[in-house]
Amino acid sequence: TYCRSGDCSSARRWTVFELTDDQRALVEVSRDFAAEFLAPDALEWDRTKHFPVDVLAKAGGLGMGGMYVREDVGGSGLSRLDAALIIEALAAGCPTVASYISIHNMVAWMIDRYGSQEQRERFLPELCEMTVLGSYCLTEPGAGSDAAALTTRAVRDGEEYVLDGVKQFISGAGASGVYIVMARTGDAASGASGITAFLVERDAAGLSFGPNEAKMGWNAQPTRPVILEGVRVPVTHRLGGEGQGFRIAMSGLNGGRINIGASSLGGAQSALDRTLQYMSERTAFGKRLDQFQALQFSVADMVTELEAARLLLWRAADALDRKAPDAVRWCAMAKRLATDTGFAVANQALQLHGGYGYLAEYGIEKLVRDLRVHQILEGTNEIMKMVIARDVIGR
Ligand code: FAD
Ligand code: 2MC
Repeated sequence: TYCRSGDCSSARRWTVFELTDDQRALVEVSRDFAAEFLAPDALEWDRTKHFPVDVLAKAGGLGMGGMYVREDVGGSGLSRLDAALIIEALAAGCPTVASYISIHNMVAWMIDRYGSQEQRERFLPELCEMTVLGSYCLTEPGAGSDAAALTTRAVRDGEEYVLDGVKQFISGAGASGVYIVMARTGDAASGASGITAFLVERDAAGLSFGPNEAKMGWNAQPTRPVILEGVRVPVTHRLGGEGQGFRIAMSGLNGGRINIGASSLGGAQSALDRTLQYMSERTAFGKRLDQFQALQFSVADMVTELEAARLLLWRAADALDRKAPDAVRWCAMAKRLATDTGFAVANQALQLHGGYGYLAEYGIEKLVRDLRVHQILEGTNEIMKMVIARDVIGR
């Protein structure tokens, strides 16, 4: 244990290993929400590719739309650890919806942290309620992992910027009302320091959306290209200064990476819980499955690895809360481990279900499909290793 205030006799004593009463209450509310509003329909949303915006508004009503946004504009003022706990609990109902809630929160936080007071007052109340949704637009067809190579242009014209380009794989696109678009204001060779962030509204002339991608998982939220053709954005909708957009985008992703890890843990924990139940009912060779020692050892490994990933994730969330100088590396380590572990545990849960794990109605194969993409998005796990190695070894 250690003490945030530096005074361990203080009432603010806090330990990474034990949640506070408030945190337990947050987990309980989120679990109940997931059980009542997400779990019952998750398979149907996956099958029909339905984005449950009405349920998102309900989550917004509980304060889940602006979890770490300040309270004066409707945010909940929670910590990153609190948010990770909420996302994990929601993911037990549906990781796809939980992960979208995380993306939305990343957008809201970026406006809270880097926006002007006018932008905060204009955009955040509805984003916090989730009556308006947010999308994060960094990736392009030719710039994914190498995000600083993006080519979407923003050219200043009087009191406006004119944006042209294509953003690829945008979660929530079409349904969202607010898009944070990273675009190049510097010359082609300007790299990360020539990028600026803009707030673009869905009704802007020249903004359109490509078709919803057919995907392996994450079907309960749309993934579409965002096309910008001569979109005029007022200077007042620039987020931060010219040239700050890449750093703003990256700092949003730190918390996003923790939450994507938390979503993997929640999905995998739910696969494991269902597996324990299944193994206690299913028999083979005259015994319950949970009486075979080989399978018991498999369960022991799943539990151990999930807990280890959870501890690292909480540690990273705390580093971000404390604004620790090495928080970027902690977030990358936690994202890498939690998403790899989450996928491996869900995949093993499928194996322990035998043929039934492969059937849609048991819900396990959906978890495997949903968690697979967490190893790819918000920075692939190879990029996480690059971030970690750069911090440890240098460039
Ligand atoms: P590439 O960058 O082309 O990578 C291909 C492979 O090469 C990967 O395995 C990668 O790890 C590896 N690689 C690349 N460079 C290196 C290197 N230097 N060293 C070692 N390995 C390397 N983006 C958004 O901006 N907003 C969104 O809302 C969003 N939502 C998404 C939703 C879905 C369902 C998906 C699939 C993607 C989403 N993305 C979003 C995009 C996502 O962030 C990118 O797909 C991801 O960053 C990887 O980029 P890429 O697909 O271009 O792969
Ligand atoms: N937090 C804060 N600042 C960061 C940062 C982070 N995580 N990562 C980089 N920066 C800063 C960095 O400190 C530097 O600032 P300064 O100029 O002040 O020194 C600046 O950003 C440029 O960084 P680099 O010089 O490291 O840039 P480089 O181009 O070499 O590599 C890399 C950056 C590879 C780490 C970055 O491009 C990356 O993270 N790529 C993965 C892209 C990604 O995660 N996409 C996710 C899209 S969103 C999504 O998938 C969703 C589902 C929403």
